[in-house]
Amino acid sequence: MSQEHFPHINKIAFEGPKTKNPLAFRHYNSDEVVGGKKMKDHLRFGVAYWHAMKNQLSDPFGAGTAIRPWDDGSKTVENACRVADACFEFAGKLGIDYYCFHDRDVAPELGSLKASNDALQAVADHLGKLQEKTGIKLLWGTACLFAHPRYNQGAGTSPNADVFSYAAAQVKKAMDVTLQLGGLGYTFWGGREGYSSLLNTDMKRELDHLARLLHMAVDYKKKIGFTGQFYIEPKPREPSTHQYDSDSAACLNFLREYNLLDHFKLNIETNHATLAGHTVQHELTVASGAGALGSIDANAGDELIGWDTDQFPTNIYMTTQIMLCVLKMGGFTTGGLNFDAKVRRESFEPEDLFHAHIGGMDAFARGLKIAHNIVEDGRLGDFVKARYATFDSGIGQQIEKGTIGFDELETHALSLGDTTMPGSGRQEMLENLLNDFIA
Ligand code: XUL
Ligand code: CO
Repeated sequence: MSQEHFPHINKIAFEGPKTKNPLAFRHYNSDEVVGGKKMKDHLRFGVAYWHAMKNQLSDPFGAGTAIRPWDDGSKTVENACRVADACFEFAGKLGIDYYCFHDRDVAPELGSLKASNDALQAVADHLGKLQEKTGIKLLWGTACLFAHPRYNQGAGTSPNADVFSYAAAQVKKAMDVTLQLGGLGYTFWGGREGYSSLLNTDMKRELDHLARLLHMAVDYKKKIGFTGQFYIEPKPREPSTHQYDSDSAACLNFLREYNLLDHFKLNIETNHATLAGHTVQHELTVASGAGALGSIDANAGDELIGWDTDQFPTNIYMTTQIMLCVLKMGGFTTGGLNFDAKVRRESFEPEDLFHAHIGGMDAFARGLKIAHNIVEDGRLGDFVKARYATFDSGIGQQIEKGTIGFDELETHALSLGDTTMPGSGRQEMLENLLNDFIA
């Protein structure tokens, strides 16, 4: 690294909960062991290149405010490599082990596909050197199939076959560089794979096309020997009025219908879950139940604003519940916690990027420890198990095994009388229990 881009910031150290130093961790202690595993291996934090390095912090009403001295805005490989240097310095100072990118975050889109591919290749070679030097790894790569005007009516779901072809070519190249960089995964987020009006839309045909694109990606993955995990990232809307991959359940149904479920897991983002009218725990639980919880885009929405505000996660209740889901599935394998989050438009200095990530990392470190304590304590798990105890033996066990039908159940029900009730759900008691651990 030729030049320091964050010269006034040292490596962020763990100083414990009593420190007054805002540029220190209070809870995230990377090598501390929680339940037999280091914190950093539980949490597998990632920097989202597009937000941390490239987001200028504009909003629909005003221009960008961000001060980003490492980025002169020129569409050159030289500028892109400098931004990459800044990213690795940033992640290194935070002790973050992973990063994620879109092709068009790390390299400029130029006048032709060939020129864009060449630029991406040059930057990928530079990223490879930075990875080698620092040990920082690529959690997942992706192609930006939503920003360029050609994708205004979708990419894989565009009504135009030439646009579809362009999208496929972009995915191909993005997969090539993800493979070259040893990426652990590759994500498909279809921001414009949806519709604005059904009056002009052949939905079935568009979904068939999207599945074709994904099948081609699966074929290409085999061809080049990429063994990383494919993810689909659900979101219900924005920028589309209606996005086809609207939530975990819709994604799973789409993957099943088109015979793709063996090849994909889900990348769940908190703010996307809330836009879909779900909690993030709901989305994680649905994905996990199908054996398809792959990775998490860690952020938070704002209760008072109805769009994807992509804020840093600071809510301990939420991080605790996310980590309960992650622990329950036995931890991440290929995935991690990618901070798909941006600082507020008002927080425009480079230092704010550090405060934001420190806050997110500390919030998840606390969530991890609390979730681990809840699991160890066992009362919550035992309660849930006991709640279904009537299915462990007798008639319940026969229902689960599928060995009886309506006739036997009618006979059983006739013997019960009219006082049959399940036990209390004890929701409030369990909410209190959760609070005991968070205190
Ligand atoms: C947009 C979003 C994307 C994906 C990757 O809401 O979350 O940045 O994570 O394309
Ligand atoms: Co995301």
